[in-house]
Amino acid sequence: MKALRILLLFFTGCGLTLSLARAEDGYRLWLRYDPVADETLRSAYTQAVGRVVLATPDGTESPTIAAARAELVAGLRGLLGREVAVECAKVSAPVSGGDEAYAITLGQGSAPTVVIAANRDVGALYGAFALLRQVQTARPVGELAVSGAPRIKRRMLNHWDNLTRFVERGQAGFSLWNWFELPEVIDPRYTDYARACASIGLNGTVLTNVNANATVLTEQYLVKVAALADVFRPYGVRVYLTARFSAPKEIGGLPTADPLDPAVQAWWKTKAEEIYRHVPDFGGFLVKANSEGQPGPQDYGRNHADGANLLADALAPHGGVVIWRAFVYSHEAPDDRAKQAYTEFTPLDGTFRANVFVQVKNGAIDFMPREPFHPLFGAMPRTPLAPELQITQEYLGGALQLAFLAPMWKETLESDTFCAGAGSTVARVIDGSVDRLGDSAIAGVSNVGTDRNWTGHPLAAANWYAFGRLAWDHTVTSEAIADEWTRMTFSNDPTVVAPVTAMLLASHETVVNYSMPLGLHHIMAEGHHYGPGPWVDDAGRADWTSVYYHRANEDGVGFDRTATGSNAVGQYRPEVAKVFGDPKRCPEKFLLWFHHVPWDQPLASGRPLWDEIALHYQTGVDAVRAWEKTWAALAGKVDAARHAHVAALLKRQEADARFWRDGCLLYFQTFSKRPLPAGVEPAEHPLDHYRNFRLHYVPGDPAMR
Ligand code: BDP
Repeated sequence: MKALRILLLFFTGCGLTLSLARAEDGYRLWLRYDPVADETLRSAYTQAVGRVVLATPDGTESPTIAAARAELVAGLRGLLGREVAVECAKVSAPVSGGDEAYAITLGQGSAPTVVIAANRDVGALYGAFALLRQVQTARPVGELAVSGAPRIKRRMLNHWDNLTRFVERGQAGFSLWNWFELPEVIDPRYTDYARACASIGLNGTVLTNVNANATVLTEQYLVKVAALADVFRPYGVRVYLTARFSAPKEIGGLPTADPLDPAVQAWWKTKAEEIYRHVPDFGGFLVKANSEGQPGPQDYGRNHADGANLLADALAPHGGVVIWRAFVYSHEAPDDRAKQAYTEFTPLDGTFRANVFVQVKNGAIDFMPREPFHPLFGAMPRTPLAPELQITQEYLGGALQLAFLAPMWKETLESDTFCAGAGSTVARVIDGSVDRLGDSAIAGVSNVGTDRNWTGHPLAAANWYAFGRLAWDHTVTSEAIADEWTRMTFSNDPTVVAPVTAMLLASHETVVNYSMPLGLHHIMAEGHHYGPGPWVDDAGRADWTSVYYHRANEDGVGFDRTATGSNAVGQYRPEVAKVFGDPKRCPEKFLLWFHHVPWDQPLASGRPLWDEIALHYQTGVDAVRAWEKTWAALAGKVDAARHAHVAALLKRQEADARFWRDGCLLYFQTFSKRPLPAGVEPAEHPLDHYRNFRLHYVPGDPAMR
């Protein structure tokens, strides 16, 4: 009897370990490779994929081909339940689309060969992931034969990771890079990171924060950087670092970092040589200079081009690039912050070396939930511009709120700059179609960390995925991206795919509605940026306050950026300026970005502005409540662990949405002096409750670095 009980205990114990080991914890991201659920489809795939040949010009097995083979073998084993042979061969004809392109063809016969042809081994790797994706998303057999080529050359993640492993604006744990243990200890997770990046076509990673620490450029750290680069290399992911402009002083012992000083130039040249000895394919430097207190060339009376060219000259012999950020706004400048980057950078067009990019945030303020496109796009025809998008949700609810960002990024990418006539969209400016500058780049500020599921919110991995897919091909629709990701991450069951994609696709607009609707911006809490703070009026400098941006008074609300105000509209081409600059033509989503509008001004709906503002906040809250119901109905269709996690987060999001609505409406009501329109719920507490509320220790807040 006792023996039986022990035996039973033993088995229950095993069962527990087994189910724990199998629980969906999100670690596999979209690379899950579980058996194809539809039996008919599975046998059709099994028949179509007899063996796979990776065909490249030299036909040999490089580390990249080995990675592609390993992925295919493991992936097809999981999906089809059988071992598929993967071999190498010489490619018969070049594949169109360049170095990274691939073309998949299906063979005939009883055990047909699927050929993944490429001009370089990395193309075969991308092709391998594409083939797996088609199977994972249950495409018809004929659609396994896809081909692809990227539209943008450098597709990069920017990690805002400190050497302490604190991630600035990151809420998914610590930095993946375990600097203290490197280079000896190589966490297997580094490989999984590279796999995830390669699977969506990312080919570069900036390991360190733009608020840079020169220590990473010391020998002690370069060997660690090299160890990471060695892991990433087979996956086609090149390493870049942030360069602190004052490094020659801080780690080089020089008295100055003046870019025109020959000793400084020599120091960077030697430093670049040292870096390339460790990392022969090092990508280059990303630099934040003379911005928010970071050192830069202006400390020596020089300009941004002097600074960028100094580093560009050091990297050029090795093929490296400088990515110089345009996120600048002066401490002294009294001008509208939205105008400063344009004012400072446009005169420098044509003065940068050929291996310099200027990296421009999607909008002119700072990753707000919605911004009109940055006027620099299309205004520097002689300089390659790299858009900087933010994957981490600094102003969009961090890792606690659902906000699928593909629609937001598409909105920017599809905006027409008119710089070379109609159709000169931001996307065509940055992919080189408009100015044909040769090189092209795009960056996304990463949302990954050491959380088991990588991104904290289980649905936030969709943003990492979406960034990669858009960086590869900005013409892919948000709908297609949401559909793919949902199928790969959860299920091909249409009763899962439809509601989950609907939630994803509506989520960005929902967050805008309950936080900063109708063009309101920068009205979040100070410092950590989580939750509302329209009352912030003292933050060290005017353009860090909220009142600077919303300008609410008894007459109305909004920032007049027309000719009667700051004239930021004047930085756009006339075709754009006349739309943004005219309150009747300006899209309502940007209305208060460009105009100060009376509270009683009727909008398109016929309702006064005040009512529209209030209803937008309420619509946002209502949408989150509807998702809670939608998600609850997915119980049993989505694995229990991730289902419970998302359900809990949606509960939090609903509470946070109400907090935004109530705090903002009570505050703006002190100016509008109007009642809430019908349908808008009254706040639970008086204004002071919201105004005095303090959140402590918010992850990612630089105060915690
Ligand atoms: C802001 C962030 C800050 C970053 C800065 C930047 O609040 O943490 O350092 O942008 O991009 O959005 O440099």
